[in-house]
Amino acid sequence: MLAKKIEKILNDQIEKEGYSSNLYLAMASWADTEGFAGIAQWLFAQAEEELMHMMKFVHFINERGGHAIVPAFEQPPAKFDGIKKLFDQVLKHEQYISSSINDIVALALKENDFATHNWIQWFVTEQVEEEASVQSIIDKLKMLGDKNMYMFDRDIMTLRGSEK
Ligand code: OFO
Repeated sequence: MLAKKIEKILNDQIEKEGYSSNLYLAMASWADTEGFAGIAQWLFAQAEEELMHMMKFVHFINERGGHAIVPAFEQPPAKFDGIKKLFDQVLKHEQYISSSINDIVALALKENDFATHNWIQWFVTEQVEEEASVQSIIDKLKMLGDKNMYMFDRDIMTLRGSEK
C-alpha cells in the first residue's frame, strides 16, 4: 500500500512526464515546419519516450494500491528561438526532471518505502542518460556554430542510435 505522500509525489510526476512529452511534441512539430526533418524525428521519438515514462508511473501507482490521476497539462510553447536554444531548453527541462526524480528518491527513503525506492532507480539511471544525450548534442552544435545545420539535421538520428 502506498503512503499518501508517496502517492501524491508519484501523481505529480505523471504531470511532469506528460508535460515533457507534450513539450517535445511541440518542439518536434515546430522543427518539422521549419524544415528540420531529422531534428523533428529525434524530438518525436523523445516525446514517445516521455509518454512511456508517464505510463510507467500510472501503472506503478495503481499496482501499489494507489490511484493514478490523469491531470490537466499546461500548453507548451508553439514556437522556439532556433535549434541551439531549443536544445538548451531541453537540457534545462531534463535537469528539472532529474531533480524531481531525486525528490522522489529522498521521500521514498524518508518514508521507508523501499519498493518505491527500488522502482525509481530506473528513472535515476534514465535521467543520467537523458542529460548526457542532450549535452552531447549541445556540444556538437557548439562545434558546428550556426553553419552546417543541414548536416546536423541529417545526422542527428544516427547520434541517437549510438547513444541509446
Ligand atoms: Fe522522462 O525523462 Fe525526460 O523528462
